[in-house]
Amino acid sequence: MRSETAPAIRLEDYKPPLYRIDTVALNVELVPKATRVTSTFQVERQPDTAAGAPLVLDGDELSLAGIRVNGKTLEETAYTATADRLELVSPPAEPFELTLVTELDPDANTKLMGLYRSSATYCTQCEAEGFRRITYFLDRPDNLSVYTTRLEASKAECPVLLANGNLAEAGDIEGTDRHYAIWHDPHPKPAYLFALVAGDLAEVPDRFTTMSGKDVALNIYVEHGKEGLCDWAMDSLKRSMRWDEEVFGREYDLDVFNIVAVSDFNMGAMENKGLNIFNDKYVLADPETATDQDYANIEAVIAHEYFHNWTGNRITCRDWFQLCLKEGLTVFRDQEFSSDMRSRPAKRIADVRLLKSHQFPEDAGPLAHPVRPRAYHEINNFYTATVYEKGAEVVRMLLTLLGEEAFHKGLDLYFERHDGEATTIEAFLACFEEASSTDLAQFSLWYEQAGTPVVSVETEYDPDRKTFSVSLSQEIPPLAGQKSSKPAVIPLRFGLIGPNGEDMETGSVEGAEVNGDVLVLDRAHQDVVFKNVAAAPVLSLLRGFSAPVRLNQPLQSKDLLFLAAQDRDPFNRWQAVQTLAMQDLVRLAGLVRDGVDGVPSEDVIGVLASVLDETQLDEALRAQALTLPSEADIAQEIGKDVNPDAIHAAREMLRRAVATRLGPSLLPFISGHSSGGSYSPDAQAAGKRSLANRCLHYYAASGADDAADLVWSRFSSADNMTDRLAALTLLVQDHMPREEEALTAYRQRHSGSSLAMDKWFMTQAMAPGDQTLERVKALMSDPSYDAGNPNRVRSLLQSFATGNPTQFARADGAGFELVAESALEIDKRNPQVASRLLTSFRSWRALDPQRSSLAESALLRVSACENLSRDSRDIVDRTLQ
Ligand code: B3K
Ligand code: ZN
Repeated sequence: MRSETAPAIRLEDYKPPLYRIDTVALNVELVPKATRVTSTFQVERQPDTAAGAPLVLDGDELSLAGIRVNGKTLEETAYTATADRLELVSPPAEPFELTLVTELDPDANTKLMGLYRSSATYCTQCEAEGFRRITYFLDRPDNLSVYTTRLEASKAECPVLLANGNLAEAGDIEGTDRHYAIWHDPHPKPAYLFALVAGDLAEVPDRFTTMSGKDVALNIYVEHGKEGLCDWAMDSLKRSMRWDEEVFGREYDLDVFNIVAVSDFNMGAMENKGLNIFNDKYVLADPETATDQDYANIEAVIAHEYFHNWTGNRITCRDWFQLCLKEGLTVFRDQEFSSDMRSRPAKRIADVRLLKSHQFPEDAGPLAHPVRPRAYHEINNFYTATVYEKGAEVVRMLLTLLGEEAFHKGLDLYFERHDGEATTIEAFLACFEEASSTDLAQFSLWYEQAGTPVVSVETEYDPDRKTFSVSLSQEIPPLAGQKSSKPAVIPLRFGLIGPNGEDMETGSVEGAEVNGDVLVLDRAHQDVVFKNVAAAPVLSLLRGFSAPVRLNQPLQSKDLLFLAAQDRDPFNRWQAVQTLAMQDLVRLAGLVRDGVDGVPSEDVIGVLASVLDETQLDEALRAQALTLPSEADIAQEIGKDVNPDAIHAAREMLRRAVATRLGPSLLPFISGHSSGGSYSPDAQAAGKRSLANRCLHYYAASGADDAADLVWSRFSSADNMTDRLAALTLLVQDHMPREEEALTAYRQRHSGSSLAMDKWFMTQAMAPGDQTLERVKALMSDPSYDAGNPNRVRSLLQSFATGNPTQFARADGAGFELVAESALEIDKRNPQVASRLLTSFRSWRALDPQRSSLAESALLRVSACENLSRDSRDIVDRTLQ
């Protein structure tokens, strides 16, 4: 029997709370299986609420052990308490004090929401609705309270006691082996930002002086022995704090900023006020265990959580529908930070790659939703690429449309006007409207309409009249559940490139608003005419990926080759190379599928091969240009009847052709860029390594006699994880002769580091070839595998499901089966991890009929399961819709 689906929560049903809780005092007596939480709330009826109206508080798997109103125990008839709800039938009309006692077993909490233990450390995760697993509460983001938290625990087991805010008091409890600490957070906050940590942790201290001269204590807490792995995270934190002052004028506001790294965590990190809790993957790094990508991720995630202090914490969301208000804006801010710290074009390309590979398929499939969703069953399923990444693109478009000055004026107004509030997208946009005197009503459609707009372009040059006509149209392909769409406001950054490769000056423009190099498309169809255009130009459109749209611009190969070589916009140069490669890959995949022989295009081989000589582009950009579209990207482009085996074969064919063309010319790039024993994680050094490893990737496919030896020697002599993992990946994913030996050597070297071991699992899960399925099954029983640890599950199963298209979508259905069965097992323990894994089925309808019917059967088996969590039920139901 199937579990019932509860009705959806809807944006249009939003109502302010009937009561407010302004002050929260918690006394948490930490004991492994019997933690006692005494919560004291100051409750106030709201002016519009009738006296005596019931007070309803949220709970989740709670048991109530005591209830007092104004100090007096409440009669049993005056309330009803279930695991998920506490109702005071007729609370006092005047402000009153409510005291609740709840008893928790943190050891039994495998959902990792609320209070749980990671290794021996007590920690919490409350976003989105975890606080209700600690005590009954108005667990909604528009109830802001000032928190005082008293923690009490065994001194020996938990020498470190942390909560939000500043430390007010600490001491021993006489006559016992226990001690306590009281933390006070003066900034009113929603319950989702509450946090506590208690454990035996090492402290890595530092300090920061803010722009107004305030001294802030910074601490990173990690397991003992890992203190030496925090330097990069601390450095990133200090740079983030300075940057937010310089670029956004935002200063930190408490005496202390604490970060705690734990190894069992459902996502990347959490921005709890003054006490950020992190998945240790985004804190710990040294050259031996972390790749360049890990270093870049740590920098970005540390910054992201820190930036939330203003965009999310000081100004929070009125309800969960407004999630992009904090997430989209904060992703935009962390992207800008990384761009300033690293190469801006390389960062932009990486971000767009991520958007296209994660958000575009989401927006085109059954899980599509607007940046601001209108309904949900389980809010945890809406922490998506659409809310985060497309949400960030919408903020970026505001900047592009309004210009730096007005954009910052609008944001300053937002910070000033809404500080201390729980607010909405409408309030956010109103600040920009006011600051720029622009009407953003049409722009706001970006928050309302799901789906990726397709912008189609046709051009014509008239040599007699010296005009260049551009006919533009936009459309969102029809999506289930969405009525026809309205035209959006699409900023298109552009250039008209003349025959000499320079951007041309033109005369006036008719048919569209043009500001500098930005043309605004805001109707379904627009004919734009550029006057006084001296010669036939090539239109470079959507420079810097100025809007999250698909561009349908039928450029001829010669124009794409011209753009790949000449465009002064590095993004569009990269895009031109990608487009050329993509067109050829789609053609080749079709031939392979139909059993017809095909060879890669000489032009495409040539353009890829010539990237190496483009010495005016930095190494990171050259490495990106040499990275072929992923198999998933190609599948997306093909769109229907997808055969992953044909795609894989086509991609390998092009890789081999480029490799053969380049041959020994790759060698200097490989050997010339080793770190020589002095590793530095900076962008330039990382760029050199990424080009070296990209070249190695081609050399391995070049057919050279010494290729296998070279890869092995890079593996065995690497002095940093970036190079070692790149070589291991080739050995394993190309099934090279010493694959097994390499895996054993890696394991021996890194068995003490779970983060390094995650990479070992991931590399094997992503290997093409029929044998991978059995290997993944065997790895699930490996002593180093831990089905309760989210990082481990993601490294093995999520990597298999999302990073190994040929094996996940095997023609015998065994890949779908494995993922579905595993998700069912995981769901019993940790619904969030299970539902995330199930999203890997989202593009099932695009597969060929045999594969899609096998995927559907696997999904139906999951759906038929009794007691499926709300998280997984929601994903499966929507995916099958
Ligand atoms: N705000 C958290 C994510 C919470 C996810 C809840 N399921 C991390 C972040 O975006 O910064
Ligand atoms: Zn965030």
